[in-house]
Amino acid sequence: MRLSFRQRAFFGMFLFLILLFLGFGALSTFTYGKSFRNCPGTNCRDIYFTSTNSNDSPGSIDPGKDKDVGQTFCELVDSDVDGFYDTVLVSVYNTYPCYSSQVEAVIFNGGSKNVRISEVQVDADDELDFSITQLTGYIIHPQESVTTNLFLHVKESALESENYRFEVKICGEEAFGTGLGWWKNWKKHKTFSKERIENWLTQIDNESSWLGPTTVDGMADYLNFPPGVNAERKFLGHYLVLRLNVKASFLSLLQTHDVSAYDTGNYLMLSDPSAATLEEIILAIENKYNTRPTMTQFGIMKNICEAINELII
Ligand SMILES: [Ca+2]
Ligand SMILES: [Ca+2]
Repeated sequence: MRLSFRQRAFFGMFLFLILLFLGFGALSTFTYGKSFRNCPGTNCRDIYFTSTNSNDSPGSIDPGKDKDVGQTFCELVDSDVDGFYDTVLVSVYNTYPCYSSQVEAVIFNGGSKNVRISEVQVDADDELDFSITQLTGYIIHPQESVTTNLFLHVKESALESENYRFEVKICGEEAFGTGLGWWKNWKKHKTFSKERIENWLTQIDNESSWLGPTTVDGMADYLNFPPGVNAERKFLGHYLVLRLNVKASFLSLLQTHDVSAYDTGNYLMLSDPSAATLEEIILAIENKYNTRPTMTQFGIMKNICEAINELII
């Protein structure tokens, strides 16, 4: 069928409009969704990989074995050619059932804003089991870096002499503090549903001796206190927010915090108050339950929780 100039022009315009529409679709995902960085379809360059290595590079004895049979080769890739490495490409050669190795990669924040890791993507074959350092919620401060470790294991059911290849990508978004005010206003910004928050509250109730509300109304009682209340009530509010921030992946248990300025006498008895993981801090706070803290001590715990929630430390 031959199309007239008019028809071709019409189809051309139609195609143009479709592409324009698709383009706006992609743009709107970027604007209104999470602002992923270093993820497919975005050109944000704040966080990127700076190095990677494997513990079974070519020529090495296989980890945990006495021979060199398989190998794990990893390299950084700049998939969108913008000058920044956004992908770790892992190639695993000549494997056998139960072959295992480990890949580490350093992620750097080269920008000037705090960036929170929102997702680590791995597209590995079903015959590979893998686990990766759970960095979701981890905040990389400007000019700082974090190392992620990927452990891979070839399933027992896999074939001999196989080769696999997969990619690791990292997604991040600009991080803002989510303190008492943010959670008090959950109904306004509707970031999470009532059901989701109540599910987290139930988990927190089971995991914490200090905390107990299991409904959003109960949560409101913890968060809405008048300015003059005692330090214990304030502590409970800020501590509940801290635990909610972990559930919401706004904070990572692996992140270290310098609490030394807030706890000069090391009341929390942390092994290193200048670099305590959030997991250690939460455990230390739980260990204070039933010890009858003084109001000053409640004040220390409250200030630490508040500073972490607001991304001050
Ligand atoms: Ca090897
Ligand atoms: Ca890139």
